[in-house]
Amino acid sequence: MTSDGVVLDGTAVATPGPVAPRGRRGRRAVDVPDLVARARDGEARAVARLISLVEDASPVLREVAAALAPHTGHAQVIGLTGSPGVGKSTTTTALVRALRAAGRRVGVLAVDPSSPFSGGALLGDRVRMQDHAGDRGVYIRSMASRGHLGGLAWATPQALRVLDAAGCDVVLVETVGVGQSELEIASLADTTLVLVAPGMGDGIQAAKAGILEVADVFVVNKADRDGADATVRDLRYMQSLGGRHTGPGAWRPPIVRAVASRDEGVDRVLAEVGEHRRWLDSSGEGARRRAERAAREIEAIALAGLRERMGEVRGSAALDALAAEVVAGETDPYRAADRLLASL
Ligand SMILES: Nc1nc2c(ncn2[C@@H]2O[C@H](COP(=O)(O)OP(=O)(O)OP(=O)(O)O)[C@@H](O)[C@H]2O)c(=O)[nH]1
Ligand SMILES: [Mg+2]
Repeated sequence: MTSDGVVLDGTAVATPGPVAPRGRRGRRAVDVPDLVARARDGEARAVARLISLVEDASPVLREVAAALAPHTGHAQVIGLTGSPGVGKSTTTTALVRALRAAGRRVGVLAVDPSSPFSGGALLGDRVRMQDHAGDRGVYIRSMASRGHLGGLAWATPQALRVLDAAGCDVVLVETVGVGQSELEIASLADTTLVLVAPGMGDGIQAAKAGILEVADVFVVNKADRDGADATVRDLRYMQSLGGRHTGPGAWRPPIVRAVASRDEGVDRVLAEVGEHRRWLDSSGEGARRRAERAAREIEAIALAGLRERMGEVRGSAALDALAAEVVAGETDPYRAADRLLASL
């Protein structure tokens, strides 16, 4: 935490509290209702602590999830994705500035799919994000997939929920893309911005990676460089080839030019995000996306639980007994599996 407002990478969490009562097995006891109340009051340390708890799959995870639930559903989630160096962090910073100027509370999750230290990108992010240090209305958090139980696809929705419950009006999620996990994270967003830049071959890469499918708004960043017109043309051409955006009443992703490093085009981006939000509301697609997102989350949690119980089953007497029956020809493996599942 750099000051009383901004959380950078949850460093506040690492600071030992004045008195740290220890629970069983030496864990620090956690007063979840108190933490949630303080987070809702805008206390950055409490937000950071809650995100750490959900990220680390703390034993109090369930209690945290239950305490957060009544306070969620308010935040608008905006995903930003695109190739490395295209300007995602610069755009995020510019969006934060614009949203703060409009009086909105903003959360930022910078999701690094490979490593906390790859290419110094996150360090760069931190430095740039210092722009907002001292502002109580902004929470910034980097997340790295490595070391996370269950991976990013699992941890990110939990972190989003914390920021949502903490009263963020908007949460920006930056992911470098586009691989499978980034696609999953993109599906967390209400509105996904896909950034491309001139001269990076992004247009072609985009088509290959299926980036067209996840984009709700295209941002041609670095429009101060040569080739921006050609990039816009490429995107238009690819859009004309079809896809999920062609049916009647479908949303056709607009293409916005921006120079994020000079805050140019950022208001247009926000205006298009607003348009998209209105479309989500009027078409029912917004509610559908949220329901699908919740369903996938439940599924992931249930599957993880099932896998864990299956782990306990391996080598158990019950499984040995079933195996013996199959070997003896008394039952078949399908019926044995049904009985095993029923016993879980
Ligand atoms: N000329 C120009 N440079 C820009 C613009 N936006 C960002 N940059 C520069 O492009 C470089 C990369 O920007 P970042 O915002 O770090 O890009 P990123 O997509 O977050 O990069 P990764 O997180 O590493 O994938 C930086 O040197 C920025 O200053 C722009 O609109 N025009
Ligand atoms: Mg970045």
